[in-house]
Amino acid sequence: PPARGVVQLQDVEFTYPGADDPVLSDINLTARPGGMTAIVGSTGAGKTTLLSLIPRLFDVTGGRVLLDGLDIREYDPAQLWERIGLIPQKAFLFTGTVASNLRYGNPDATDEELWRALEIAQAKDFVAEMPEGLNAPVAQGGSNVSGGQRQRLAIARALVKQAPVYLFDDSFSALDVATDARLRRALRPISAHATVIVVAQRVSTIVDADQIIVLENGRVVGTGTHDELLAGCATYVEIVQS
Ligand code: TTP
Ligand code: MG
Repeated sequence: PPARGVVQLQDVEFTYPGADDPVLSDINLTARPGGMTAIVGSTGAGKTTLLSLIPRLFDVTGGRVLLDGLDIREYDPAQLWERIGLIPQKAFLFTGTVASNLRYGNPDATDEELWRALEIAQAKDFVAEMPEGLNAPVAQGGSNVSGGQRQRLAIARALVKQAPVYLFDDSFSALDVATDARLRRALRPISAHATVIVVAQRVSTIVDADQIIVLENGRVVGTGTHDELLAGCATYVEIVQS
């Protein structure tokens, strides 16, 4: 059957290798295509850890993660990775060119597809301004582009994969407010058919979400829309007011 991108976490528990205590416990959530799920919580709450369990950067130590109804441990790892566009909290670039970075997850992507992804990621203008364009060199560690540009190229790279699931780990808070807003608007056609999970800090990113999950000390302390959580989740109120 075709990939749809329904992500489910069922009674998930996770303890880092060698650690004594779980950093995630009793996590239950479902994220569906056609909507955006936002994950919020203070630093150390477990947001990055939660996302890392979906492409199996780590395996759950309790419960299970399902993609389209199938335990992710049943997938061939490459096949699972193909279906998940992960934009890590610390974006990284490979030494090479803009194009080689963008094609990392999809070697067959055409130049047109690369430009389209750059456009959505709000990276088209600065790449177009480089004399070599798509063939512009990326130095070791991406040191010849700014942090915000690195972030947007990493977003574009994930979009080139055309995955049914996208995981954005705090990808927007490093961008200026205007770029952040343009980027989220440009992502709408994608979230219309894909499953998008974003770890977010800015209220403007969160309010639009179809579903917000509030994490505190590795547990879900609230699930709902912005209005629902404002009315019923003290941790959420604290987060949006800080
Ligand atoms: P994170 O999942 O990194 O917490 P976070 O993403 O919510 O925090 P931030 O907003 O700062 O990005 O960490 C959860 C807990 O797991 C925290 O106590 C640190 C611990 N941890 C490890 O022990 N090993 C690791 O590799 C990571 C990433 C976290
Ligand atoms: Mg994090």
